[in-house]
Amino acid sequence: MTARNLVILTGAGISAESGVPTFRADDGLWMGHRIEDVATPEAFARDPALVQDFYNRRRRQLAEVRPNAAHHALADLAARWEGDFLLVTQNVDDLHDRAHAETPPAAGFELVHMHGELLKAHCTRTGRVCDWPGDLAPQEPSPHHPSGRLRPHIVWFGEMPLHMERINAAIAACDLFVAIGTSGEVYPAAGFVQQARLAGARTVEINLAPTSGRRLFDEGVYGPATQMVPAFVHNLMAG
Ligand code: BJW
Repeated sequence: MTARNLVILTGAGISAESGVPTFRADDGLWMGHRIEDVATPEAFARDPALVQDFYNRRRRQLAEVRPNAAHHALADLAARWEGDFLLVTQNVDDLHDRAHAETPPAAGFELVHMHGELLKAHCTRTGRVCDWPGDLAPQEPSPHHPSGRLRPHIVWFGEMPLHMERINAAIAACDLFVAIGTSGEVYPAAGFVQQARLAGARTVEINLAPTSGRRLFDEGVYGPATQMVPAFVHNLMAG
């Protein structure tokens, strides 16, 4: 194993085989909705019932899915990796969290959810975040402010993704960057591979098929994440 500082970016493709739908289907709809009807602050202001219902359904669905072999392989890697390892997920499900809870990571590991988490909510007035495992009402009162409401703790289009300072610092110091199951269509995550190249890192894409950003990666590994990620981890640990 020659790399020491590892950054792995995951997207919806890593959870697809657990039964969580990906975003960019051929019909352009996302669980029957146009993205701009449910994943923007404007959509929430216009129709909070629609947006809360959309996220309530997805939150309930988490009870029916489990981490798959790809999540578990990364948890195994996190337990054995001797350098720094930042796992950045764009996913709002908790499948990475559950896999790492089963296999506790080594000291240099950290997981960040850059687009938020379905099982959390935040106050529209204070931004304060709280755990929220159940449904949110269209005008859910906030426990943190008398005139605040609770909304899903999700980063919508036009909003600032979370943990950006931490992510940028890790990429600047990384020598291996791996993107798994992401189309590379949404920024700033889509730009991480270029930042990693500037830092001199080796870059690897793991996906069902080459993405439009394929040429930015030194290596491509193509096939289902549940097969490709465990094999990649095995090879990485074997040096
Ligand atoms: C498998 C597989 C299997 C399937 N095995 N693989 C014009 C130009 C450039 C940028 C912009 C622009 N106009 C606006 C912007 C900015 C905008 C943006 O990027 N828009 C683009 C659409 C153009 N971005 C933002 O607004 C972000 N904020 C921002 O930029 O703030 C300013 C800023 C700048 C610089 C620094 C810091 C801040 C916010 C983005 C928020 C994204 N939110 C969403 C929804 C919320 C979460 C939710 O409801 O769940 O996040 S959108 C959606 O896309 C979701 C995802 O996290 C995200 C990425 O999707 P992902 O994961 O890549 O999924 P898919 O479906 O696209 O791809 C799945 C992949 O898996 C495919 O490649 C399959 O092949 C593969 N796959 N099965 C392996 N079994």
